[in-house]
Amino acid sequence: MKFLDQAKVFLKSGDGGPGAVAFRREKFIEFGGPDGGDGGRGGDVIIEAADGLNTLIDYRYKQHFKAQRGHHGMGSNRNGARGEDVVLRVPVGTQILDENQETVLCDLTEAGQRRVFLRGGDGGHGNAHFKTPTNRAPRKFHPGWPGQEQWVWLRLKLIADAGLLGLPNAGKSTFLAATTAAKPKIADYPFTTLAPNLGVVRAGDEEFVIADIPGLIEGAHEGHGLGDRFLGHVERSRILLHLIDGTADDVVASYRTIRNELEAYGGNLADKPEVIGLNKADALLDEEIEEKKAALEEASGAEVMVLSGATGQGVKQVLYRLLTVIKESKSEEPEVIHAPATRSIPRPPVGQKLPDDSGMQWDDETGEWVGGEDEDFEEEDLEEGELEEGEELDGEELDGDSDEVLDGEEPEGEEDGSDDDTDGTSRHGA
Ligand SMILES: Nc1nc2c(ncn2[C@@H]2O[C@H](COP(=O)(O)OP(=O)(O)OP(=O)(O)O)[C@@H](O)[C@H]2O)c(=O)[nH]1
Ligand SMILES: [Mg+2]
Repeated sequence: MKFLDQAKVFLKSGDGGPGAVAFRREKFIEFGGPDGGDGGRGGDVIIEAADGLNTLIDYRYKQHFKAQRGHHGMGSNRNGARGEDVVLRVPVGTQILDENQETVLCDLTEAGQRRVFLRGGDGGHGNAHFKTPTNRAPRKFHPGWPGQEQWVWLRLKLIADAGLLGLPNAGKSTFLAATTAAKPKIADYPFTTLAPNLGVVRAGDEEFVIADIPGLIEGAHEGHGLGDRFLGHVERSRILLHLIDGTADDVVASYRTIRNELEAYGGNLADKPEVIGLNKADALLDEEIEEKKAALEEASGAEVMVLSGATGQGVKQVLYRLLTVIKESKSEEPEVIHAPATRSIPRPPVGQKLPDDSGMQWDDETGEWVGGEDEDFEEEDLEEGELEEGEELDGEELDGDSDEVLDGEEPEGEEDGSDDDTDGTSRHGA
């Protein structure tokens, strides 16, 4: 299944049907009077978050969604039937943004959630409605009220507890593969990952979801590299794991590049809690580790964790840190984190660059990079993973005040209560 996380669609709810003009005609009844029924209401445009969907790819091929118009009223006071609704099924985590991508109109964060996004127009009254003492044979009717129409953007922002960030080659996918059952593509060239991967970390009774997204480079917010729109998939995260390739000459520059992109992206990203990981420690000498860790700590003003996704060194500690913050955050705010409207760059601006050896090309028609091999977003990646055999995340050895947090209540999203339901067939008159 191909991954697509944004699509522009045109929505229109049904117009109301016109009322009828009719008179009762029966053989032995004179002046039977008006009996034209009301028109039916137009169908609604409904958006529904469906479990098991992970992409908006269906909306690449079909972009116009129109609900049916209400049917005509008829004689003998029969009202027209209601127009059929049109239902858009979207992945959980999908937002509806206005045409300019400036406002979130609707954010669907739970499976089964349904929103009447555009309501169908009401049907018009038939002539029976216009009967008055002075006009007992009105030929007047109402044509029905129009439906609403709107262009909107669908924007998927995956739901993951922790988001992996870093330059290309920082070892993000390696970390995901080491800690979950996901099998992302891993290679020593930049932009190996072209679409987000999710994985579930299991640690004893606890579990949380990590998202691995494509690497960022300097200028991503201007469209360089793959751009920064995949950052949308960590907007709902409770914590970011910022991995830095320890074999790079200037780790502080690496760190700052990513931080600058977070700032430039906006939304709430730069304010999220962050764990900084000096990665690939297995390839470094002890002195190098000390030196680079100290430099990063000075630049960031935060503690830096040392790890190696490849050998597993320090990985458990990092997971434990993530879990602690996630649990804390969930007990304070159990709902899925609302993601603000953040613009995306659908076209490559002038000067956009991708390294020549990336093997990818810009496709004008679809508005995205194509050609890499990792384009498939596999649902199997969402399997549960285990920590290494026999390993469990237990707090004692890592952090003193942890038990309290680990015992905190289990935050579970509650069932959606705000279901704007339509009752199928409300009619006028009768
Ligand atoms: N020595 C060492 N190499 C590592 C480690 N983690 C990753 N690598 C190597 O670094 C290269 C890049 O790893 P990936 O996991 O694909 O990096 P990424 O951050 O996902 O890269 P993009 O998807 O391009 O953004 C691969 O050759 C990995 O084998 C590590 O802990 N130690
Ligand atoms: Mg990767």
